Amino acid sequence: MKHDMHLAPQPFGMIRSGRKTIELRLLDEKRKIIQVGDEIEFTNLKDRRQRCTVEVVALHPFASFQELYQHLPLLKCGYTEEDIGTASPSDMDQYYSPEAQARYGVVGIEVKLLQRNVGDLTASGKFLALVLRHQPQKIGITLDEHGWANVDLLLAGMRRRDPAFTRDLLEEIVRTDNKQRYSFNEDHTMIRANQGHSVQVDVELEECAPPKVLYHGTVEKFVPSILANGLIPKTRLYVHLSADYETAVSVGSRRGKPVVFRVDTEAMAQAGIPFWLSSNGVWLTKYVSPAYLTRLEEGHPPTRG
Ligand code: HQG
Repeated sequence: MKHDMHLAPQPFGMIRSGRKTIELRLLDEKRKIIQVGDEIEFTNLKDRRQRCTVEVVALHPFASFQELYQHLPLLKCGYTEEDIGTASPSDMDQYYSPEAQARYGVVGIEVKLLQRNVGDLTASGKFLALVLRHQPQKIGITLDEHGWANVDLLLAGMRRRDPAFTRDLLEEIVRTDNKQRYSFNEDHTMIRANQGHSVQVDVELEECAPPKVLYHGTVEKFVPSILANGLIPKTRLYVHLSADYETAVSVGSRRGKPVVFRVDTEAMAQAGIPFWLSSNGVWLTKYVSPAYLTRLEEGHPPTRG
């Protein structure tokens, strides 16, 4: 059986990061039906998109929080080394009236993390991209000339906004990112975005001879200006091109109905224009003149080969 519960941001963050494994509640009707093996989906009260699912591994019922505080390890109940010295059963009075506590009794619900909500990872990943490509100052850090950020400082900065932003979460974002946007250095003390920056950094891109054609996905409203002026990097350091038509379609789709241009990169390379290939497979160049662009008609994807 699956149960839903809401939590304030701080305890939510602690549960999601695995630092809080016992949730304290009244043993009321809603809680009496919980059994070991059931799942609970916690929702962050301040941001309902943030959820995390846990499995109930033990139930610890007591007559009162007084008793519960004597028997359960409070560091698992949401207290930290900093505030455990002042922990008191009366801390629970702000959530439940003493009458309700006396009527129902209380329970410590011991849980283990099942999975991190996928949307959650995506939201954290988006923010990481913003920090590492565009606005490191958002969390009070700087990037070095090669785009690297110190991981400890990054974690501290991220945690000020989201207490649940742990090293494990960062590792998971980097490992599972659908476009492999980030890299660690060898000992994981530094991290950077592989491409996509608007801040002036040199991520030591490899200059590479491009394939004969590349693609660029955009939207209709930009087409007249692109045909007149060519592809410009706008806020980024480079124009982004894709090796395949499908990727260009999905890049364009971020903004609406996609329009795809074929880029005659063979002619550009012959004219001596440099290209770089990012470590996650994005082709970059500084500018593409309209002379090298052909708009592809919808529904007529190019044949491969
Ligand atoms: C357009 C994503 C008017 C250009 C993607 C694009 C990509 C012009 C927009 C990466 C123009 C710039 C980059 C001109 C270009 N007049 N509009 N002369 N020249 N444009 O986001 O290529 O998920 O900076 O067509 O997958 O859309 O962030 O570039 O529509 O790889 O990792 O101006 O971002 O990756 O937009 O996307 P962007 P992009 P991530």
